[in-house]
Amino acid sequence: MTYPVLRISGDYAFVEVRKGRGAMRWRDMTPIHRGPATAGKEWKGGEGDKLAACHCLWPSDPNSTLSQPYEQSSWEGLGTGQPKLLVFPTTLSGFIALQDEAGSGEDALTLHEDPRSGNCYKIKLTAALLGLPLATRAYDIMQGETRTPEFLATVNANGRIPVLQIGEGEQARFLPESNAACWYLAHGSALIPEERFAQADMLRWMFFEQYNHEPNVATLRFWLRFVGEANLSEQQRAQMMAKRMAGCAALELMDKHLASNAFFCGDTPTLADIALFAYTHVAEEGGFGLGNYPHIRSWIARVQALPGFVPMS
Ligand SMILES: N[C@@H](CCC(=O)N[C@@H](CS)C(=O)NCC(=O)O)C(=O)O
Repeated sequence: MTYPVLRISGDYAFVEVRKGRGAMRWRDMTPIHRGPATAGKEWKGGEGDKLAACHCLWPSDPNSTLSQPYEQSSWEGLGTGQPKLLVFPTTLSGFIALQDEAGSGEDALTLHEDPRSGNCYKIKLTAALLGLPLATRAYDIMQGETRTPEFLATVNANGRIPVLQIGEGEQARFLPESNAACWYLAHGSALIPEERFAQADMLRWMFFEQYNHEPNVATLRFWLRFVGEANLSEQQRAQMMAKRMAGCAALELMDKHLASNAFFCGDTPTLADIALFAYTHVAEEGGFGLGNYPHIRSWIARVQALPGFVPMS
């Protein structure tokens, strides 16, 4: 007989477990447990059942700014007719790592990166929060290593990192653009809201990041921290004031939004937070003091406190 088994891998304050024979989505499944759970606690379904679970983002903390007690998973229900072990990762809630006897069967993930780049860090942070293994291959962009004929022909014709490689050898596929790569990794996880408006609103902030924030905050950081002011061209110097003003305007807007929101799209973190965190938390390296942005500073601390958070190397 084959049946699904769901086991809790760590101690969590609150867990919700649902069962649904034939159900394809979390919301179609029936709750069978809602409450405390400890490591090793297990639920078994019958032949053909599906089991899924999600847990509270943080233990019920009276000081938490979160109002939702449960993190909803968009996981689509697995385990029909097969013995499966569903294990919570030690990282972000709402994402369920699936392990079975045959292994995960997922494509290997490799990040082509320069570790100094915040765009690359977004992808590493997404993977870490979701508990996804990610190999890295480093390039030195200052030495033009992403502009070689080989890189242009095989990794990214646009000559830039980050590029997420999915799979290996002849099957490998290459996905440039940091926010697209984050989306790929987070598909089906709690880092992408399910509700239509919330999902579009998350994309709004990610486009904002690419148009209003990164070209100003990240570029000044790159010029001042890595190229060095003395080495800037006349053309770069001429752009500095405009970039400084545009970067400050972006930070101002973020600070205002965060005055009444714990995260960019409400009470729980999404890819919008990851995209904006990458260069905001190191904005001072580009000369953008964060002293006047108290809500940004609190939000930075909230992101840094997320389970599974990794700092930028
Ligand atoms: N919009 C792209 C920007 C990519 C980008 O500008 N990458 C920079 C490093 S952060 C790069 O590779 N620069 C090297 C070059 O242009 O030669 C993304 O978000 O991934």
